[in-house]
Amino acid sequence: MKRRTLLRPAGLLAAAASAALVLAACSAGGASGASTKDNPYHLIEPGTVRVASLGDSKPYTFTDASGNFTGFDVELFTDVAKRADIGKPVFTGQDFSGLLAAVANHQFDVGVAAIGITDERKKTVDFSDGYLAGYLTVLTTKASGIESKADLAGKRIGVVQGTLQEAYAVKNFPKASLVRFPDNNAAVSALNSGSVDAHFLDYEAAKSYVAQYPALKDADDIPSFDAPAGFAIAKGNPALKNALNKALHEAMEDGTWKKLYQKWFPGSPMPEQYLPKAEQTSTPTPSK
Ligand code: SNW
Repeated sequence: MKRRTLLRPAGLLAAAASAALVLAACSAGGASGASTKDNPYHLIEPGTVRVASLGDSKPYTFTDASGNFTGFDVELFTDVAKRADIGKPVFTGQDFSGLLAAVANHQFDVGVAAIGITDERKKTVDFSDGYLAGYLTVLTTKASGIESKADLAGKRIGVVQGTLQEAYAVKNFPKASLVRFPDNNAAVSALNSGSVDAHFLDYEAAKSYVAQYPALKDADDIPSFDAPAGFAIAKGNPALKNALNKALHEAMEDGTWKKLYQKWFPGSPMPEQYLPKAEQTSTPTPSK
């Protein structure tokens, strides 16, 4: 009996100590309230990857007839998240203009939307390594008389707010009137109804609108190879960045990237740098 009473205070101390440890672990996990051990990638909700994306950027990221997100970027990210075992992706459509801020503010874990990596954007968010490098395209009507970017002076050109196209047009098309839209569908409606003369957007998205509307054509393609698309994440999360990069390079090396590229961008020139190393012609193949 005496022993038991003597042990009691020690038991209380142990309980208090472990409660303190739990509290310390919670605060280390940040707003999520989970420990780094339980939530190594600092996700908003461990086990789920909240992805900010776009519903109308076909074939990169878009919603199908049943409202499910699909497209090259969606399928690539889903593969990468699975490989890295970081959690189940849940995609949400956003306006492009608010997407990077929403990632920076931890409303989402990742931004996936053919987002070009630039120094300017790196002030707000971190990026994975690049996974796509292509063109910015001038989409217009066959009747417009616009044959190249040189014909844009005096014309009304649509851009989606916050895109590289907007920044490029401000700098390089000073004689055009820019009309800012929240998304591609709104801009292409305006193009089809004649309230703008062209819309400036990503190459593959333009190609898919040309396939959908026979009155439209691709008038010019401007290389954007210096701003390859990457996955955007909040700053200061190296564990997530490293896990995404490792899985991304595995998806490139085992041919998954190539398979998805051929599925979503049939007939488009294949950027070699993302192919398995053995298929890159720039890498000298050892002679026997
Ligand atoms: O810079 C290009 C890249 O080379 C590749 O072609 C994929 O698109 C880009 O990342 C440019 N994308 C635009 C941007 O980052 C528009 C994104 C969008 O409309 N979803 O602003």
